[in-house]
Amino acid sequence: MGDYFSNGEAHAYALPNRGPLEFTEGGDVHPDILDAYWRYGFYVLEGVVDTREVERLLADFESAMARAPTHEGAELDAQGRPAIDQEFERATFQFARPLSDPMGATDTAGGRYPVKMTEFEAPPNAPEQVVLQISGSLQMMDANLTLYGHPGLLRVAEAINGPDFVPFTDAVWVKPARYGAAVSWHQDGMTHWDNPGLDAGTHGFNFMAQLYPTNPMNALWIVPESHDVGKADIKRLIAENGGSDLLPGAVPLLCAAGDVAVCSRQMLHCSFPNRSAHPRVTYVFGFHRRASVEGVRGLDFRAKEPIVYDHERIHGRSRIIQLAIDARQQSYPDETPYVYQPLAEEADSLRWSLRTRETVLKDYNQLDLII
Ligand SMILES: O=C(O)CCC(=O)C(=O)O
Repeated sequence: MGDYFSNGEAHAYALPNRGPLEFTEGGDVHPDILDAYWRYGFYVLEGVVDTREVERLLADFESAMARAPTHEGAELDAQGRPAIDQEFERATFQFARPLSDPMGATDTAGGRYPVKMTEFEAPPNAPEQVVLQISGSLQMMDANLTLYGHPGLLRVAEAINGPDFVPFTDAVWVKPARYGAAVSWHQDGMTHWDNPGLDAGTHGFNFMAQLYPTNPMNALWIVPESHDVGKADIKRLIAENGGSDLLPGAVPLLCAAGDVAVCSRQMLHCSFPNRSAHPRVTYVFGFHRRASVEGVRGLDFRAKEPIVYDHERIHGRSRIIQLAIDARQQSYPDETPYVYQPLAEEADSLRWSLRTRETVLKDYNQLDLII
């Protein structure tokens, strides 16, 4: 019998929820993919991002990291230049102590991380802090923006959330080899748990695109089928597991570089401190059903106050989908671009250019739609 990590690995590969992104002759996302996604709450789309695109993502990631602030709250990068996030209102590098759990058992995100994961002592010579998350990433890495406009992925978003789907937020999670910090057990959804109309898709889903192959030690861990049973009582689950954060039934999200997982935001998930010798970098970008967002109370980031997400607000944030489609078309002219119906008539005013980088993309994440 193996340990938690190797058992989880075997269980993950035994699930029938991975394979290439396939479409029917009529152009729909293959129903087997959607059936498995709705059943298990996640699906690994293998090889969606080809090697050339992975290389572009890597080049942009490395250049953003070279311009990262040196530590939490720093204004300069390691070479003494203004750090890349200084240009933006809300682009942040979240740092953490190596192998720690910075969010567990804190008030972060409305207290959605109720337990502290097991933390480990950092190896000798470890840095004081490591990057854990980069938010507002589409404006810092053009390859991240063009990934956002990926036609196959946007067809998946349409199949799951309907043709009038709307954006959520996006971030890059960074788990450096031997040092990466934990993200405690949680579910992402915040708004609709008590809504009588709650179903398996109410809080939308995230794409999780991988820059490097993942392994059981550095991967995200997920409890399959937990997206369709309502709000989990995480403290009770841990107590019933003898206080251990190695929750039974969970599996690692095992991917190759260029694989993109589709994960329900209602899934119970976490990541452990990365004690492996391999880094993980995951581009997370999510989408919702319009009906879960429009007329719903959310947060205004600029005013730092609650607001109701109305049509104008949703339209403002959705422009980034159209901009990304055009940016992608300019980078990959041989692809057939996705037609995003809500913005199709505005496509001409949302061409990707130096001007729209300033007028549309800059500070786009102030309009994130968080539910
Ligand atoms: O990738 C990770 O380790 C954490 C990601 C996560 O929890 C999320 O996107 O909600």
